[in-house]
Amino acid sequence: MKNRAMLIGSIGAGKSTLTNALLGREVKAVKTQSLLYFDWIVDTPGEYSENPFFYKNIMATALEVTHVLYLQDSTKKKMIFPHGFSTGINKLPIGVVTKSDSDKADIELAVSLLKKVMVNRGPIVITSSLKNEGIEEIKMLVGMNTIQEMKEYIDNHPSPYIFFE
Ligand SMILES: Nc1nc2c(ncn2[C@@H]2O[C@H](COP(=O)(O)OP(=O)(O)O)[C@@H](O)[C@H]2O)c(=O)[nH]1
Ligand SMILES: [Mg+2]
Repeated sequence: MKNRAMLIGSIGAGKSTLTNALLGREVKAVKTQSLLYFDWIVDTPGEYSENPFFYKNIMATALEVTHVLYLQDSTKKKMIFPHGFSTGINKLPIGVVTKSDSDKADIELAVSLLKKVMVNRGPIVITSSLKNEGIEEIKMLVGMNTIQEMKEYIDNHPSPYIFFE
């Protein structure tokens, strides 16, 4: 399988804006009503993540990808995924903190919420789609094929936007 990433996270978390940043697209994100496939990215509606009724759609779509990006909006205090959610999806996880540029961003809180979802297994990237920060790091990680490879990369390439938990 060609490496591909599915983005999941709440409505307004920044999935579609991040998709554009990752693909270098200039178009403005419109509200996502269905699964959208772009080259190596699958953008999902926030409802899939907010309503457990749709978790089966997340599971089914995960079969088509190599990586799942768990987005946490740094301007929000609430995590929508249950504890350990990533361990139930057998794909390489990447935690993504979004909107780090915002005045309202609480990056530390967002990271701690993601750690609970990922139960301390996998990389976490601090991003701003507006400032294009953390974007190259995500592309690099999605090109990798094992957790170990991602960990070694991070250990060998210190960056303020990325760390391994
Ligand atoms: N400050 C800031 N706002 C962002 C960023 N990414 C997305 N947003 C804003 O967050 C809102 C929701 O973004 P969107 O990509 O549609 O979220 P989605 O529902 O998860 O697809 C929009 O108003 C975006 O402009 C970012 O990196 N920084
Ligand atoms: Mg969207």
